[in-house]
Amino acid sequence: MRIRIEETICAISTPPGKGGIAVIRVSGPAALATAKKIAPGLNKKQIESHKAYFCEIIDLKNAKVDEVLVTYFVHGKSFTGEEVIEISCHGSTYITQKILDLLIENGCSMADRGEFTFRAFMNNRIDLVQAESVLSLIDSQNELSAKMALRQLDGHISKQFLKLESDLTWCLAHIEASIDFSTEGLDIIDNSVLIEKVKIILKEIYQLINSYQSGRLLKDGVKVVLVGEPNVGKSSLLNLLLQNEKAIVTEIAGTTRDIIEGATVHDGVKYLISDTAGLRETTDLVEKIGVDRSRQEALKADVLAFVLDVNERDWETSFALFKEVGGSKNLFLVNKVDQAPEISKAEITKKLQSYQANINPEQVILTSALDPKARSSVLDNVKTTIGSLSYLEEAMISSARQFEKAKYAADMIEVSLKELEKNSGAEFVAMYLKDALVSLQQILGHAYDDQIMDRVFKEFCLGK
Ligand SMILES: Nc1nc2c(ncn2[C@@H]2O[C@H](COP(=O)(O)OP(=O)(O)OP(=O)(O)O)[C@@H](O)[C@H]2O)c(=O)[nH]1
Ligand SMILES: [Mg+2]
Repeated sequence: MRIRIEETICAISTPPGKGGIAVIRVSGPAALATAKKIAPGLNKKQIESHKAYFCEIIDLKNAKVDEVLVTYFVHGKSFTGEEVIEISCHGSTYITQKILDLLIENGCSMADRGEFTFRAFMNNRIDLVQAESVLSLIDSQNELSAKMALRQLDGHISKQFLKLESDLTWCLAHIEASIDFSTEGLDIIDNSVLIEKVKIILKEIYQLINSYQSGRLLKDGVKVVLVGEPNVGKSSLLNLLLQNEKAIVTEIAGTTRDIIEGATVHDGVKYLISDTAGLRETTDLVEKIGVDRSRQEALKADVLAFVLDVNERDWETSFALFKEVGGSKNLFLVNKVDQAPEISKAEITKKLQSYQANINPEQVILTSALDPKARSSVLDNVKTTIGSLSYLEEAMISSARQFEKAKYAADMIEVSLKELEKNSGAEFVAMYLKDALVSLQQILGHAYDDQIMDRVFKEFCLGK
């Protein structure tokens, strides 16, 4: 990410294509002056911050380009912290591009991806965790992921990392004081006090680290893979879950040859559902490749849904195949129950347990792809299987970067704790704690380098 704070940048902030209106954003020291050049009517008005002004955009030949609303944000009171102008124009691709060209002809530079948010970070308006949450918020496609991103944006997680940084700094300062007695104003504290303090820090870091699994699932979606023998109704269930006839369904065993994926939202959570080729031994080359792909796909599942046909009397083969792909979180969807209305869940569970003793009743769902109610019953059970998706009240991290940095900090603190407990030299302890502290500082951006900046901002879209 280029640092060029003295330049005024501009970009179209609304999605490409035509729309009712489009918004062009301008940020930097010459934002208002440039707006006045392309919209001379502004010169006649007393411009106040956070107010919108109706005016005409004029091109270099003095011809009218559009009638627009210009909103002005004074330096220090905008998202970027700089002087900002937002031009709301008619959403024609020609008009938006023309206004952007005029801004550039009048001295503005085209913004890089995420540069507005980057400037907000550089001007201390937000920290890196909040910058990442802006991206998550833009990407969010369901209620819970949007709520989680908003909570991160309002500084909920940042506060926790800040506290950890400050607690760790306190420990480090006291350890360093014992190395260098000249450090003024710090008492040498007992090892046991430090050990207790470090243990508390570790506990708090682990809470954040452990929230990543749920945070990631809320942000990216829960991956559910449907596997089973041919003809049991996997594709029919996929169509039911997606509420869309996405996969071909026939009575011919071996219909699905490839992975078919789709996303759906239920009760605020996003699910990514995959239908796979029926598992069986086959000499058909294409089907064989399909079956291999099913096995690969099963490995990627957050929840593996084994589909069985209730009409089958023998599930021996199915279970032999499941053992090959078995994940840690499994559900058993016993399908086509419309064809066996007399059967009870207790009976089915008992039968399943005869193949695999550790199956518990919560993992067993009787389904019929013909019954629309089966959709919520399957997805509710997936949510329960995942377990922690409703713990939005707690602070959650959802960025792999934050997770890796927190994990590294925890590892380093673990090492320093061992050294402390062994009563090793303070230099050793301090060395590891310093490493941990830098890693924590990198999370919020109190320490950063180009690599970190690129990782955070490269995924942003233009105009944000
Ligand atoms: N009565 C009834 N029929 C079903 C149900 N689910 C699927 N079927 C029928 O079972 C047959 C196979 O369904 P598919 O969804 O293609 O099965 P699949 O598991 O995807 O099969 P492959 O792609 O070959 O592995 C079709 O004729 C479906 O209409 C169900 O719940 N009840
Ligand atoms: Mg199929």
